[in-house]
Parts: sequence; C-alpha cells; structure tokens
Amino acid sequence: MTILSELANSLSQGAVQVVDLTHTLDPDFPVIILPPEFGQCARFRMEEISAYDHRGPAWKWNNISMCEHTGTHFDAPSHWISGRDVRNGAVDEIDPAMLVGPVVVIDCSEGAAQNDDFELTPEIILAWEEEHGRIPADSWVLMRTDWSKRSGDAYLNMKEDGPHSPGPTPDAIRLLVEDRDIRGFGTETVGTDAGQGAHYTPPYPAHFTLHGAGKYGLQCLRNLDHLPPTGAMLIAPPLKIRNGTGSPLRVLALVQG
Ligand code: 23J
Ligand code: MN
Repeated sequence: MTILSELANSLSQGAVQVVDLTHTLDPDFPVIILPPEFGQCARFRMEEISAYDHRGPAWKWNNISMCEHTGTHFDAPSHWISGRDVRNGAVDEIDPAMLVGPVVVIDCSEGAAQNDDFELTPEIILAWEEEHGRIPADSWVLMRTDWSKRSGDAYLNMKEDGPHSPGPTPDAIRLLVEDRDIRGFGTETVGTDAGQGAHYTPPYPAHFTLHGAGKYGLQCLRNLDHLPPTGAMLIAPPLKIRNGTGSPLRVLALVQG
C-alpha cells in the first residue's frame, strides 16, 4: 500500500480524524483593537446578493468583506516590518509545501486559567521537551490556553491599560525561532503576541521575531484541547491574495485516533 492509500483507508475507517481548529466567520467575532491613533482591523461582513428571489431566481450568494487578520487567520512574514524584505513573504508567494506540516501543542491552559497575562517562557518549553522530546525543526508550535472558550468582552479582555491575554515572552519566541527553527507559532487569542505584548522589548516579540525569520503565525485557533502534544499534522493554507499579509482560513489537523 502507498502512504496515501493507507491514509485514505485510515480516514474512511476513522483511525485518522480531522479536527477543525477554526472559528466560524461571523460579524460578532471580535477582532484585535489597536490604540486609537492606529488604523483598525475590520470585522467580517456579509451582504446578500440574491436568495432565490427576483435578484437571482435559482441561486443564493453573498458579498463578503473583512480584514486580512479577521477571525481564525494566518500571518505572513510581510505582515511585520522585520519581515518586509523576506523572500516569498506574502501569502500568495509562500511555498505550498509550507502549508501542510507537523504540529506540536504546548498546554498552557492551567496557567492561563489563573492569570490573564500568562507568559509562555523558555522554562515551560524546556519542561515540555523533557516530557515529549525536542520540538522538531520545521514544525508548527501551538500554544493551548483554552482562551477560545471565552466569548464576548472576555475574549479581548480589554482593560483601561489595553488588552490582557496570554502569549510568549521574547526569550521563548527566540528559543522557538532561533534554536528550534520552527515553521510557525499559533495561539487561541487575537494575536500571536500577548495582549500586553506592546510593552516587551522588542514590542510584539512574536510578530517581530517570527516574521523577521520568515516564519508564520496563526491566531484565533480553537479545539487545541482535541490535539495530542505531538504527532498531528496541520493543514493551514491561506487565501492566495496578491501581496497579502495574512488571510482568514480553515485550519485542519489530522490526528491519529
Ligand atoms: C497589527 C498590529 C499588532 C498586532 C496585530 C496586527 C495582530 O495581532 C495580527 O492580527 O497580526 S498584535
Ligand atoms: Mn494577524
């Protein structure tokens, strides 16, 4: 049997399952809010063109609009100033082989339940590796926080001094990018960075370090509690937007049952 015919059998028998890591695109789903002096990300919008009526008797369809960074979405290197000169740094230029690959999950859900500003640190990554082995080069690393189970105002968790949500420290993201040479980093929150990430050095260290090194980001993921720590396969192809800095997408994981 070939590898792909074996996979086809495993999928049809349920021995390999497909887990959907995507939130539904909906006007009510929150988008990141930056300080008011900056431009803002648009929420998802849908406008009916026709619905089997005088505007189109046999068909229904909609016009949609949104920011590249609305809902469950992909960040390309060109999104950040550190990645502006990265080769193939826009979503339409990324090698399609980069859009399917191995994924590991670091469970930070207990810490994030205790502390809205929970930080993923190098110590946590090294302790994870003690248990599960070294993070393989060229894999996706997802930070599980169960933040996706929040809704409404609790999701952005905006306070007087800005949003509060978990994320990696500058040292943690440097370890993943420079020492482990990961493919990308994903979170359940609106950014790959912590809500208070603007206050680190450098500001927004996940964006700065990932994209400067040609790595990718995923945000607003869900169902990370359905994934094993190692061994799953991620399918995350952004839309092919010319010069796009990111895109909403369907993120799927193949998990061996
Ligand atoms: C622009 C500025 C800061 C951030 C972001 C966008 C994102 O989180 C994003 O969606 O890429 S932190
Ligand atoms: Mn983004």
